[in-house]
Formats: sequence, C-alpha cells, structure tokens
Amino acid sequence: MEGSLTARDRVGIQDFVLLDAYTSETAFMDNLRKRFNENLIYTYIGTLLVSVNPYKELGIYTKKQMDIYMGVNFFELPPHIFALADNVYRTMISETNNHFILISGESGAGKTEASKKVLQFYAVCCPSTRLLDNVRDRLLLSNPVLEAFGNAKTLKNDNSSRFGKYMDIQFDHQGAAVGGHILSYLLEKSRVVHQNHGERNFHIFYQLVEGGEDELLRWLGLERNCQKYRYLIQGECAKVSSINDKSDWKTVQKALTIIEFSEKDIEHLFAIIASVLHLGNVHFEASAHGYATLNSSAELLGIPSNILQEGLTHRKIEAKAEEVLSPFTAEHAKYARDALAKAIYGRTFTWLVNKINESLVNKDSTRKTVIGLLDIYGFEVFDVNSFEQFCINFCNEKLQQLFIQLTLKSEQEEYEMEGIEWEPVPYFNNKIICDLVEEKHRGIISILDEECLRPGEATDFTFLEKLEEKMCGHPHFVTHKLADQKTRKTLERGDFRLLHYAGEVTYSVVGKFHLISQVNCASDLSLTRLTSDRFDDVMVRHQVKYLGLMEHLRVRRAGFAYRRRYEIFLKRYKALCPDTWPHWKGTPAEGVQRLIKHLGYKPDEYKMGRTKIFIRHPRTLFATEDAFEICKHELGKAPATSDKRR
Ligand code: AD9
Ligand code: MG
Repeated sequence: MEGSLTARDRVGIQDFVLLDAYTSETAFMDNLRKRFNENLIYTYIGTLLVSVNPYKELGIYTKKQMDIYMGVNFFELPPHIFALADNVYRTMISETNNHFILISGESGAGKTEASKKVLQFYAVCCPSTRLLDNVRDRLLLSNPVLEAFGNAKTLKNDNSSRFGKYMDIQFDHQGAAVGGHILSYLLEKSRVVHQNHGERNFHIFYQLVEGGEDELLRWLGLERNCQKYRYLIQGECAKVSSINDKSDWKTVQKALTIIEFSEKDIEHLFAIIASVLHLGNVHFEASAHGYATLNSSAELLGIPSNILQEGLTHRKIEAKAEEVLSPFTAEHAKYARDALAKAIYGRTFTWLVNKINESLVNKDSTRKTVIGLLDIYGFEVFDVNSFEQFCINFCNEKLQQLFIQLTLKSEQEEYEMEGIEWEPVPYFNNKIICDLVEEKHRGIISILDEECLRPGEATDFTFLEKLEEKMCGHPHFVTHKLADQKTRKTLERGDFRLLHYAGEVTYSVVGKFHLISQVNCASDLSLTRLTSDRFDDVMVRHQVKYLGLMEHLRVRRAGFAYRRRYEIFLKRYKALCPDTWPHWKGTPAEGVQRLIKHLGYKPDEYKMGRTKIFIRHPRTLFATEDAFEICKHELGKAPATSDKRR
C-alpha cells in the first residue's frame, strides 16, 4: 500500500525505524507532517504508536475497520490504534499474562479518545455471550458517566479529563471480557468552586441545569439557568458550542440505568449535585436570600439547616472539658463553604466510581488475565500554577519514568543480559526530578508535610525558605533568587520553578499552593484554541522532544524489532527446514541456527543472544511468517498453533 517510491514520498514512512535519516528531528517532523496531511495520524516506532490529533472525524474507527485489523499481523497494515489493541489482546491470550497500555501526551493530545477506541475495539471484537454483553455495555457506558462527573472544558480541551483513570479489563481464558475495575486519581476538586476564565465546572452541573426534567429541577429547587449559580459562571463560559449538555444529560441517564443505579441512587446523586450548586450561592450577610439557599442545601443533604449554618460560620474550639464556638469572619465562612462543596463533590465522585466497580465485578472466580489502560491528564502549564498543577505534573513525571523503565532502560538491559554487542544510546533519565519531589525527608512533598505540622508558625514563605535552603544548587530547582542566573526569567517572591522533563513550570506557594484566581485575556484563548487540518509544528515538536521519541527511535533503530526464546521460535518454524522437522535433537539455539541458515537469513539481519534470537527488521520475520503460512496451508504438516503472530 505504501510500498512504491512515489507513495512513500507522499505519505511518508509508517514506521520511523525504517526512516533513513533516523537521527534527525527535522526528518522525524517531516514524516509526521506528510502523514498528517494525508490524514494518516498514526505512525509506529517499532511497537510504540505515535498519534497526532486530527481534531476532525476521519471515519477510521468503524466496525469495518475493526474487522480489518482483527487478528492481523501488527506490521502488515497501516498503523492504527486497533492494531495496537489487537496485538496486546492476542499476546495476552497466547502468553496468558497481563498487559497494559500506557497513553501519554499533553492536555488535548487525544489520550482519552485513544483509550475509548481501545475499549470499543475490545467490546466489538472479543467473543461474548449474552451474559457477558452486560459487562461489555457497562464497561463502555462507564465512560460517559465518569466523563460527566470528572471532565470539564478547559482552555486546552473542551472535554479535558480532570482526574486520572486506570481501568482493568478482565478476560477469561477464551478471551471474553468478563469484568473490569476502575481506579481514579487526583480529581481536581478545586474546579467545583473556582474556574479560570474561559473554563467551566464539571460537565454534570450544566447537564443537570440544561437537561434535567422540569419535575426534577422543581424538586431540587433549581432554575433552568446556569447564570443563577455562582459555581457555574466563574469562567464566564457556561455555554460551549462543541458541547450539547441536553443530549449529554440523556446519555448519562441511560448509562446510569444500564450500570444499574437504582432510582433511589440516582435521586440521591442529583440531590447532592444540586446541594453543591445551592451551597455556592450561600453568602454571609444575613440576607433572606442567603438563608433560603442554605436551607435548600441543607434539605437536599438531609441535615438540619441550623447545624449546616453553624458549621459554616463557626469554629469549634475544645478547651478543657468545654466546647466553645467562635464565629468566623465572612472570609473564613466562604472558605468553609467552598471546602465543604469540594469535599461533598470529591466523596460523591469516589462513591460513583465504587458503584460502577460493583457493577463491573467479575462474578466468576476462574482465572483471568487483564489488560490495563492508563489515561491520566496531561502535563499542564498555566500562567499561574498551583498545588494541583504540581500534582498533575509530578504524576506525568512518574509516568515518564515508567515509560523510560519499560522501553529505553529495559531494552538496553536486555541486550546486555543476552550478550548482544551494543553501543548504549544516551537518554535523559528524569529520575532526578522525581526524587526532587518525592524523596523521603528531602523532597518537596516531605518538606511541605513538615511545614503543615507547624500550624501557627509555618507560613507560605517559611515553606519557600525551607525549599530554598534544602534544594539550593539542585539542577532542576530554581528559586526567585537564582532565577536570573539560571534561566534569565525573573520569578515573583512567592514562586519557585521546577525544570520538568517536559519544560519549565513556575509554581506559586501563596496560600501554600492554594488556587489563585487568575484572569486570562481573550487573546490567550484564541492562541490556545486548536483547529483541525493544521499541523501545529511548535506543539508537535515540543511533544516529540519531551516524550523522548527521538531517543526511543535511536534505541529501536540500533536494536531489534523482534526477539523470541529459541525453543519458542524453533517450535513454531521448525517445519520450514527438513533438518529440524519433525524433531530436532540438539539444543534449541543450534536448531534455530540451522533453521535460519536454511531460510537464508543474512548475518546483519539477526543476532544470537544467550537465550533468544534477535531479528532486526519486521520484514525478515514477515517473510518467515509467510513461508510458515504457506507451509501450513499446503502441506498441512505445521505444528498446530492458534497464534498467527508469533
Ligand atoms: V486531557 O489531558 O484529558 O485535557 P486528552 O485526553 O489527551 O486531553 P482528548 O482525548 O480529550 O485529549 O482529545 C481532545 C479532543 O480532540 C477530543 O474531544 C476530540 O475532539 C479530538 N480528538 C482526539 N483524538 C481524536 C481522534 N483520534 N480523531 C478525531 C480526536 N478527533
Ligand atoms: Mg483526557
């Protein structure tokens, strides 16, 4: 399909490993751009899939496409997320071990969409019975529910994940999906009470107000007007053209029913969501209106309103055997109100995930294997970055560390272990930044913990001073004092800067990392808005760099696309050589040597390790695999095996 020279020139190369100028970032970018212009958004680096977000429907995720990719050799068809999903699935079945798919990239890169495509592929392509159809539907429908409660419009993405999600899909020994489990991380609770300009609260609030039935809204004491609710209009963009809150509300309702939320559960759920909206409207002058909304909130939460009022406006001090109530200032009371709203929403989200998990439990206790899908929110840099960005970016830092461990590091270690001659490829190991954040007693988190244990004494600035004292001289930490020398960019007094693997981020400690209200001007918005049909050079280049794709390519290129233990390789292909068929008496390594000599492998195409054969290019293996298929077909004498790929 992409074989002829002209086609190659036009659509680029589908696997970067075959790129002639493989060390040049320009050639890498050219190839990505060429392919993108032909609507080819996927490219391989060996078994790693690189995807460029097209921001438009390409018609490449149909059932027909799924059928094309099902059970076909990974490198035989143009790169696709379905090829990756299929490859992982077949390998899981043939090797009966667990696998996971790690999706990485900046906010808006397409991680969540990719994870949904993988799930859809399994839902359609795995064998199923009537009983299991239930599990399949619930797995699929957990998505719109979690997205309604955990996603929001941000400046970067109209459907940005504001929590991390790890999903296990469990399969039985026949490969049917029999259950699942979801872990959620780091829900961005601060969004419930505050949104930056141009951003929204979680989708579910707008869905309820726009789409909720009249009767329901009446019962919840809500008006059909987002502008009436303080928590919904901080970003001044309650309406988003790409989002239809009304129809999304219907989808979520249907999904909740199929996941088997009872009517009571659903009632409670929306009573709590509405109570948060009412809470947001509580203000602390004793006006009649203020108390009315407080009463609505208390009623929906099922607590007496005087208790709620007291809790929001007073601090309880325990002195000797007595409890004394001391009144808050209005400012403190607002803080208490927002803290309560965040806590309520956070707990509701946890409850929701638990309920979904109950419905995904695999009732059959027989042995199962798992494919894990990790989709977290991407690396974030705003004008003002708070504790939440710090957590998100640290999470991405750890993910990058895992990626390095699994690809660059383990690949090179395997060559060493197998005694394969190898010129190590240098790469940036971000462990130094992970340590800076998480090291016991010395990392930023430990120092923050210590400071939090000194209430009354510790302030934002004592925290910053401690950081400066302990981190001084660290190559990835910049204080405002050193900012000029190191990066030539100044920092405010309450800031520190981390040089992350993905770029520099300045964090503000004011309010000890509390969210700082920030107003972005409208021009910032149009800068950040992404459009289809445009290959954004700067953005793509940045990600190629920070995901370490060039290093990855160098390791792959210098390395071997395929490796297999001698006994497994011999077992599969021994019918191709009269000396090894039907039985080989010598060692498996000798058998493989004899076999590949017979097949005509050239010396630069392979290497013999201690326990495995390493094959440089997929095409060598394809030729062997084709010969095997013909042999199996024509002679009917090949060993029986269900796995086409290996
Ligand atoms: V964030 O870190 O959660 O803010 P993601 O998850 O990386 O981010 P997402 O998958 O939500 O990004 O993609 C953003 C938008 O890009 C989607 O809403 C789609 O409009 C668009 N998108 C993403 N992938 C594809 C695709 N394969 N085809 C077409 C796509 N559009
Ligand atoms: Mg996402």
